Amino acid sequence: MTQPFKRTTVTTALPYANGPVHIGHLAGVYVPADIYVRYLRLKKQDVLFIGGSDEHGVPITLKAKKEGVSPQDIVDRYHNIIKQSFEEFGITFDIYSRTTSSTHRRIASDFFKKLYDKGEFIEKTSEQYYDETAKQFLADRYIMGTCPHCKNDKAYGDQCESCGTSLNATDLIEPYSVISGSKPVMKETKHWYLPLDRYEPFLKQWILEEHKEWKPNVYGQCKSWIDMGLQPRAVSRDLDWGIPVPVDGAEGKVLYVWFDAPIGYISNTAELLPDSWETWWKDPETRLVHFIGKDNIVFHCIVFPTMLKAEGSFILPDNVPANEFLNLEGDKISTSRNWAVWLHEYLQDFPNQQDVLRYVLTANAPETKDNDFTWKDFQARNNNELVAVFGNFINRAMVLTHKYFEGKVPERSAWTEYDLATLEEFVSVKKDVEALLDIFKFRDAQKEAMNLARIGNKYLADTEPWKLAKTDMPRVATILNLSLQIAANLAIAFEPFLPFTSEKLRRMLQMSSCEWNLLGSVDLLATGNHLRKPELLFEKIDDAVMEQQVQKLLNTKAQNASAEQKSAPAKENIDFDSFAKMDIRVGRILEAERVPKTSKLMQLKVDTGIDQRTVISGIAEQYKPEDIIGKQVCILVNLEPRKLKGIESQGMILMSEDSAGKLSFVQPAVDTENGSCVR
Ligand code: B3M
Ligand code: ZN
Repeated sequence: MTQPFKRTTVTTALPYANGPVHIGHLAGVYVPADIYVRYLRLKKQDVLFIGGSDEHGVPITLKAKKEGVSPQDIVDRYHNIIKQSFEEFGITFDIYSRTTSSTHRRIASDFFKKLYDKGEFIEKTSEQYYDETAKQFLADRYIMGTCPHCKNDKAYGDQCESCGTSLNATDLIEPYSVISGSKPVMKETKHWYLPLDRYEPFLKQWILEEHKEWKPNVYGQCKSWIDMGLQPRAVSRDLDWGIPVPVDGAEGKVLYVWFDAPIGYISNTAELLPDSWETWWKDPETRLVHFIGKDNIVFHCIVFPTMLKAEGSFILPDNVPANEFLNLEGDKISTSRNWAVWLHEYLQDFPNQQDVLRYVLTANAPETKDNDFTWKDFQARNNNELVAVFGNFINRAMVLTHKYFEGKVPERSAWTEYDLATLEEFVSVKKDVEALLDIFKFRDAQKEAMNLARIGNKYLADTEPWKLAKTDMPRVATILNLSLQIAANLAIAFEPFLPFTSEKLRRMLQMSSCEWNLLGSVDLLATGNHLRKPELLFEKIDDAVMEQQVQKLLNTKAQNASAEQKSAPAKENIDFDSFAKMDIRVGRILEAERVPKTSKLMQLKVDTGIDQRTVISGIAEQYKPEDIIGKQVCILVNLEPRKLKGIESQGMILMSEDSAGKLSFVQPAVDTENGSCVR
């Protein structure tokens, strides 16, 4: 920021309203934005926090089709779920609206019209796939066919999810329409393009020269886009879900979702402040900051600024602090594979523990590189940091004050050398946290704020007021006074990060004000101020609770694997001899016991009719030993023996696995002699 500014407009990426939100959303975008906004508010700066749902685009129409409902039904459902999740996690939007609002429709439409009238677009006709049965052009996601690279016959027109290659619809072998199943034909269609190439010199100057302070991941991505050379981008689509292109001869065409969505920031501001929204978007003394994930960088740093520049009356973003991705237990978060921790489910399992998640997601935020969320880390940060450091300090200071001073802030006398050294350590916290928040380094800022609790804990541990109670009450009073002042500082410093905890703490301390500028003061609590009863701020999380969460993810993994298997095409043909090589017999389970220190494995003794042998089977999560003893099974007896957990397994029990991962024994329909052959 080079110019002085009077106010800040903060936006967060508008999530697609085709699914609930998960920890990846929160960590990458909404928690950092909320920390930043709360911080500015505490500093009494003018700030507006704009959010909303992105309700257009092809994925929404596809989901609607799949469920046999309208796209409006889909977005109504998820807009409400998402909005509620954000509220529950304390994301303090000034408005959270949606791109199907009438205000947005009008503003986005006018925006397009203005660029159109100014001659900012190129009109181009090209050939695209058309479904003659459904009488409509097909978006890439509406076309499927065989991948030219891996021969997967369920590749999409933009990507093959099997081998990960990104495709053009015309690359597909034997393409077919997802809507009607028919073979699409090529047909001419006209669209409007934003000539990014014309704006290349501007973008080069504005980003590469004037915004060198942007985060390296953001700056680097912009630079590589610009270096590759920019092309005109189509801003309209042939689709029946979206905002109609407001010009003659554009029937059946809508604005491309990435054209209308960022305008949603403007429309939502206008919906909130119909008379003054322009101040937040056009006054050069307003600073605009977009919080987004890394996959949205090009749209926020190149496409949207070009749109704003072409329109002519808007300010441009001052910063775009985009984050990298958060993974979950080593795997990419995925909505379609249900590989996520959903916010609404988290709150069912951890009621009132929003701040724990906020804390962990910030402590581990993917600010400079992709990061991994694990339940182990979640538990460790809760138990070793929130409970053992923050919570413990507050609790000790509160309990001691109640014990020795009837819960009133005691009067302090002169500082000792040690007090002064402690004071010196903590007065710099404000400056340090601030310096980091100003450059969007939230994880370091939170760490710095946490230092305050460490300082407090150490102070109490070193001064040991409980030992002085019999001999030197004035000293105890001073120690507790300072400790409580540190506690009050914590309430302020953590308001942006852990708002629920800060509120609870302020209530306990009966603090009347919470202003950033008071941070570092030792006069936050007046002598005699009556404290409330101490409540625990955080609770320890047991291993068993974590194991449940891990188990939930393991179940998802098993379900995904068997769903994949089930829908996978049949394996390659084999000849009869290959089949005949397998010696499968009917047998009976004689004994069963769990293999110690594993959750899955069961050790069985099976009568195969030929002999009695030991087999290790992965069924222990679904069957109890006592329920399977005596069962008839089919067993592959000539499988090469192998050792599992030190036990030799001699064969394999045949099981079927359904798409939910449920295992069932394969057995003869009637009781059969052991040793009978299966063929
Ligand atoms: N809905 C993509 C996404 O959720 C898109 C963001 C729009 S921001 C204007 O990642
Ligand atoms: Zn492929």
